[in-house]
Amino acid sequence: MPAKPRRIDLIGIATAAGASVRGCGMGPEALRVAGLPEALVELGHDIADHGDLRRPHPEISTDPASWRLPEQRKADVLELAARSSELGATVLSQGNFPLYIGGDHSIAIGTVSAAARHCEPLGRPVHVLWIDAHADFNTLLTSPTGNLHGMPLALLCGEPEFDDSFRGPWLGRIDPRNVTIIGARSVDRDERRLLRARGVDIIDMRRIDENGMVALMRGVLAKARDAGAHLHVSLDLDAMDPSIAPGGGTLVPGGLSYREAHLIMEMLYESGVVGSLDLVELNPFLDHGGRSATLLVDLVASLFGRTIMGEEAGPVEFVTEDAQAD
Ligand code: B3U
Ligand code: MN
Ligand code: MN
Repeated sequence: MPAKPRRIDLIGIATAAGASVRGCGMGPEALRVAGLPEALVELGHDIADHGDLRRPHPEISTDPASWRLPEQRKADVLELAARSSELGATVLSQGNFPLYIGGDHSIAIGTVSAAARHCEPLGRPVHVLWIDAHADFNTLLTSPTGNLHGMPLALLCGEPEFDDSFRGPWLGRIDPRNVTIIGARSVDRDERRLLRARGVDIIDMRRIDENGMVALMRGVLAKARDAGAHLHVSLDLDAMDPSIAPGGGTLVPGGLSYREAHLIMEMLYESGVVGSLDLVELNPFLDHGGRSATLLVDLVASLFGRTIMGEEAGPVEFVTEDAQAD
């Protein structure tokens, strides 16, 4: 059953602290310029734009060796996670839909936490649909890069390697068996082992090719619906094929096609179970003339009810010239 018009709260999280490549911090502004608020208003939704959460200091370092020290980047990631977790939980408690615009994928530490904290006292499970070329399930030990945007799911699923310096009352917890990763095609060796051990469902490109998107998405949505879950969707730009989404720092060939990506969004809309959404890893500095930003706006429009033929499918009354003359 399609969702009704909703009040959507835009929350920008302007950071690249979890990534090795700078530029994702400009993502929220690029998505506004590409027409994200207008596309949602046109579909009949109500929008409140909270502006951007950011750290007070710039991404640029005076140290020519690196854009900032890893400890500083970790502190940035965690402070922004705490703030977005608070703001997101407030938006959810008001019955509204938080749409988080990143930022690199480390922002999901806060955004998924908001959903988990909101749902926990209600006894409602959170199901996470992670649409990504990567699995983002590394820990500090398994990560080949040390970048926190490759680790958010492992932290959220309670991997014990993350010590207390990564935790706070703002951190929520999700069950790895309620995580579905779709679009994966770049998974690190030890990350793979951990994913298997924890029972995460990985719909990789091979499974998509073999089974087709419709059957796979029906399975995911049935599971979330049957559990009465809040579905949090985390959309990483690099899930899509680089030929249609060039504006990312960690592109991997062989990604989702334009139609596969839209089909996911259209099925999510029809399911009516989506409760929150992240848009992450858009790097406007690497984008080609706004193509990737525009693609994300169009995908969000599909998730919020835009269809090819409009909503009023069914018999159409044609007004003939004779009728007009009456
Ligand atoms: N798995 C690698 C690469 C990566 C993950 N997420 C992104 N890149 N964007 C890592 O660094 O953990
Ligand atoms: Mn990611
Ligand atoms: Mn990715």
